[in-house]
Amino acid sequence: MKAGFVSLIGKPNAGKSTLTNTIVGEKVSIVSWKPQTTRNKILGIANGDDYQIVIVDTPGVHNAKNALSKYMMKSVEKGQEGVEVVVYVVAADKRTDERDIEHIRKYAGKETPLIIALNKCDEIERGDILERIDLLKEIEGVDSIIPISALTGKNVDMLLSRLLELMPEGERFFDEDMYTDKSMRFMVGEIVREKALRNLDQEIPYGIGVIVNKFSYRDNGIVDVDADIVCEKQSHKSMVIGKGGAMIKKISTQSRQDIEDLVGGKVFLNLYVRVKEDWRDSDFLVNQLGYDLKELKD
Ligand SMILES: Nc1nc2c(ncn2[C@@H]2O[C@H](COP(=O)(O)OP(=O)(O)OP(=O)(O)O)[C@@H](O)[C@H]2O)c(=O)[nH]1
Ligand SMILES: [Mg+2]
Repeated sequence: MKAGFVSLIGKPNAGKSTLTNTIVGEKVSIVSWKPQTTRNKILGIANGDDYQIVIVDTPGVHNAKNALSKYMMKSVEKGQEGVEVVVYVVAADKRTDERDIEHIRKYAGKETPLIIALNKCDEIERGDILERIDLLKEIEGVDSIIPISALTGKNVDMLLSRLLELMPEGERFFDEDMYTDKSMRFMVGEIVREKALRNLDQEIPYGIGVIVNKFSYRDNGIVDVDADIVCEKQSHKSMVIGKGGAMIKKISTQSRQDIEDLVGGKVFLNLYVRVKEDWRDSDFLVNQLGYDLKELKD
């Protein structure tokens, strides 16, 4: 039996959460094409007959400008603690830039092996993939460079095999039927945030937070969910609601479908839109929206 932890790290939008979901085979972490989708350290647990690999999905590395970003970057740092392997995810559809190289150098050549997953290889030509690999090969202290597509699953088995080789012998850390460390309540909030991110334009999605006020089962198994979609400005509120309530209805319908898949039953979902002026700049409000810095301190 092999068991251990693997952290995923990389710039926003590299495909870390997509990779987490592909390895685990469940929707653990929300995904969108907008950068800075993931805000917490999220565990995805991949169980095999003779292994358990715990994937630590983390927010994309960026310069922290506000209280929320500071929480996110602390989560990235925490996510690297106590892991057996670090996987740095680079998107191959963009030029590998100095920032990627700089980040990779930070983790290369350490006691913890570093694998580079060159993701989104479905997007580019074979020649370009080889060119990217040649560039990354120049960095010393890297265990391996594996071209993958987290979206199609291509070569993810190769990555998994290498991870297994690097995993120590040991017992499972979590029950075999668990696929994440997060609660239903957390997952529900994330689903609503994902639908808001995917449907809203411009700068509004970044300032969205979700508070789940009610998550309860009735005797007949129906689940009642009440949640607040919190935005940063009064003007954003009307855009979240949309013309004649069209936007909030769309977010609500899409969220309800995913929550029903998650709980495996009927869901009544009530969404409310609230404004907490510039909440991302306030330690107090960031905490109130569930991003608790104290939890990340040891
Ligand atoms: N074509 C292609 N797109 C991908 C692949 N992996 C991820 N994506 C897309 O890239 C976007 C970002 O994916 P995420 O998994 O949310 O990226 P992330 O690294 O978790 O992003 P943050 O949470 O913001 O740091 C989404 O639109 C994904 O569908 C891939 O292998 N191929
Ligand atoms: Mg993510």
